[in-house]
Amino acid sequence: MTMNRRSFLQIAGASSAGCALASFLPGTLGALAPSPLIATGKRTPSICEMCSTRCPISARVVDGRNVSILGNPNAKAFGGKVCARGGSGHSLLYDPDRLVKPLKRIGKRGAGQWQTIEWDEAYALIAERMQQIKQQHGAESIAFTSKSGSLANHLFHLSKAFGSPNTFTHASTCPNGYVVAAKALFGGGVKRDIGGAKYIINFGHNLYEGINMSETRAMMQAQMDKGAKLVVFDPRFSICADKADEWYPIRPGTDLAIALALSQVLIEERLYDAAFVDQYVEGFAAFAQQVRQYTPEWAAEQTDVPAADIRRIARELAHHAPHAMVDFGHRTTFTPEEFDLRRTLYGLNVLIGNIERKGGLYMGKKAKGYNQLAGEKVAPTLAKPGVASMPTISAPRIDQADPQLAMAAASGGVSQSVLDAVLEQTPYAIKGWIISRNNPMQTIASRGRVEQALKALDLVVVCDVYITETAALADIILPESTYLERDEEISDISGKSPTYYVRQKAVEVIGDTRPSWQIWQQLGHKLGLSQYYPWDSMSTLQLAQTGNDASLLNHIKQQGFVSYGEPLLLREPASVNTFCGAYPNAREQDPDQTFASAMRFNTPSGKIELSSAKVEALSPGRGVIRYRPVKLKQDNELYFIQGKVAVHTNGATHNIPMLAELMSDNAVWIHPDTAAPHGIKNGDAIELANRNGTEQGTALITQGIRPDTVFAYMGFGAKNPELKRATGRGVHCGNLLPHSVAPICGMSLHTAGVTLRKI
Ligand SMILES: Nc1nc2c(c(=O)[nH]1)N[C@H]1C(S)=C(S)[C@@H](COP(=O)(O)OP(=O)(O)OC[C@H]3O[C@@H](n4cnc5c(=O)[nH]c(N)nc54)[C@H](O)[C@@H]3O)O[C@H]1N2
Ligand SMILES: Nc1nc2c(c(=O)[nH]1)N[C@H]1C(S)=C(S)[C@@H](COP(=O)(O)OP(=O)(O)OC[C@H]3O[C@@H](n4cnc5c(=O)[nH]c(N)nc54)[C@H](O)[C@@H]3O)O[C@H]1N2
Ligand code: SF4
Ligand SMILES: [Mo]
Repeated sequence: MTMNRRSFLQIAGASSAGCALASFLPGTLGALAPSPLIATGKRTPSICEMCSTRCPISARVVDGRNVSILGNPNAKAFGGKVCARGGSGHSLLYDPDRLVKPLKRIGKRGAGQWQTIEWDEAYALIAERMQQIKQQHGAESIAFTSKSGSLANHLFHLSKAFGSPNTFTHASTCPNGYVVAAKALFGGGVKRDIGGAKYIINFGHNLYEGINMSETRAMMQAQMDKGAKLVVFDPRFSICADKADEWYPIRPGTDLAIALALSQVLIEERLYDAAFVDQYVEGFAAFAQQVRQYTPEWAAEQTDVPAADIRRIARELAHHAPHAMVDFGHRTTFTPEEFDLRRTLYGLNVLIGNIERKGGLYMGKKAKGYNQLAGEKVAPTLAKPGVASMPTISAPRIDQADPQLAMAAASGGVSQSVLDAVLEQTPYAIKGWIISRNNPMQTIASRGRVEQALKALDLVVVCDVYITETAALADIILPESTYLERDEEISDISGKSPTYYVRQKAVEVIGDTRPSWQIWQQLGHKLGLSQYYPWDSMSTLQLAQTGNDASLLNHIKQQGFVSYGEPLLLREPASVNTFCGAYPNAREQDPDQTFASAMRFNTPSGKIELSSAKVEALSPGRGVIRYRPVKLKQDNELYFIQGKVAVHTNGATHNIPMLAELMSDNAVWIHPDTAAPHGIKNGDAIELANRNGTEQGTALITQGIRPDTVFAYMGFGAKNPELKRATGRGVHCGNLLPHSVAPICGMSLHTAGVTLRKI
């Protein structure tokens, strides 16, 4: 749907006339008194932002103050619960150290000298510098980065209106290994029905520490209520490994060898679902031919996992098929061969035919397709408000210089390429970087190179809630209101049935902060780009999403989280029978009582592409999956790996009072056999070093790690003085990681070699 100013204004007019909404919508920030909802101390349903899982929450407010955050009981899959971080949102909200006023740098970059300024001055300074850069180097020489989500859309809209194609999310530091692999195989993303699985193979998907409330709870249910068996491969004894039936301390970066050997056994022993493969899979023969050589005995040598176990696990997987799953993971930065690793993990699910089956992988059921299957309008569809005529941008994206990264460039981009463009002008110079809700100094890897790049730029703008390590190097810092103080668009999180939820302001704004949709719009106006901003408030945008249906918007806001219809898995007869029972005009079932014939794969062949001609064209030799050995460390080094800890988020929460109190340091996990020759004891001061950097921390001696590997929870060890509860505590992982770009998916690498010594 496109929209001009007139239709937007009509909708805006409707919103002020629609009295049901008027008392509910807080309106433009600062313009209205606290809404009755806030004043009466009710719960406001909203969306957490303490991590990007973005769980549905319910924020209780008494006398204008947020006093607790619980889950939204309407969100059954989330159990109506939040995690420890989600429950401490008010500690961020009321932290006296958070940013409450725009800041201008007055000393040298990184010198920590700031002056508070008014918003209008901040916009004017940024706009002037942006126009200068545009005149001298072209609009494309400004890059825009934001962690993906509703905030990113507004920053990227500004980028496009300004004329730069260079927009980046956090994708290449987190999900793009599996995202790009899913594009190649399925033509789009797939979800996992962990709760329905009887047998789960898990390659370092740390769900009991790297928490995603719905998936973490699904795994707990599968294990505790349904007796599912869990097999974990992880170089260290994670909490997930602790709760598993079997744990294999795999050699870092070698998971692909196990995945290929599991495939080899399934094919060699004819344990795979041949009927499914025949009907839905393209490129099976080439894959089968390639994997013949990848026997469990071969994989055992690469991985240190016994061949007999690999063979047995493959048979057990097949035995539980199709209600079994090989989890494709979340953070995909273990190896430069992420693309083939994640393709093979998907491939194992395809081989056992669990697609659209209980306990397997499935595609999100959005309203449009769901309604078509039901033969009636079960769920409302949402419009995508936009602007009909955006400027044409002729400059290529910087990450398109390498054609094999085309798929990655189209889904979030390769953010490390900003560093090359700043420091080496490849493929052309980037001169300005506008960063929102992203902390590359902690999270891109190669801290030293990120620092060099930030210091070399003509303009650095950071929008955050703290003076992070990245913000510490900015020219202007823009303080965003926290998620508890702002409204945002309705989000579509359809799973097995269409589902919407919405972020709502729970308390009045503290200090002089603004939501990022408004920040980037106001900067747009200052840049003379008002024609691209026909909306005037978030409620205008929300109403436009609902097609001007005020009662629908009101309903979604009151519930916070609304799920429509019956859960549907297209190849699960019981699910399809229930669906057809509920909707008399539903599509006719296939002879096997499923909707299998309704499955669509948006790939060139229309099938699941286990081998891909499209990938072959992008990068000759990569169409068919194969094993390429990787060297992640020198012989005298240890592997250095990282993971999430349950009480912190990435490089984000270490200064939040309640969470800093729970944990403020990341001791380095070292095996006793590794520590002994160095004379290192528990709690000793140690140093990790490599050519990327040197970090000092403390030792945690534990059997729960391979002797050739050391581990640290990420996000600690900030180096700027502004983060007083986090700075100088623990090792900074990004400082020890290389600058790298993985083939096809463009991932950065979070595994490195390090030397260890006692200080
Ligand atoms: N060494 C190492 N590096 C890693 C990883 C690792 O395991 N090891 N993990 C990777 C992964 S999986 C990911 S997803 C990335 C994440 O890295 P990033 O994308 O950088 O995300 P976060 O660290 O979660 O948060 C970034 C910033 O958002 C700010 N923030 C929080 N709420 C708001 C808000 O409402 N508005 C604004 N404007 N800012 C806000 C926080 O203060 C923080 O500075 O890191 C990656 N980097
Ligand atoms: N509490 C908490 N929850 C979070 C987050 C958080 O920061 N804190 N972040 C959110 C985000 S952005 C994400 S992406 C997810 C991340 O979710 P996950 O990807 O599950 O989490 P991680 O802990 O980063 O890494 C997973 C595991 O990989 C192991 N590992 C390291 N190298 C290898 C290897 O080569 N092979 C194998 N098999 N394992 C390896 C680590 O020891 C770790 O246990 O969590 C989300 N939830
Ligand atoms: S997993 Fe925890 S921190 Fe992340 S969104 Fe959910 S409740 Fe919030
Ligand atoms: Mo992530």
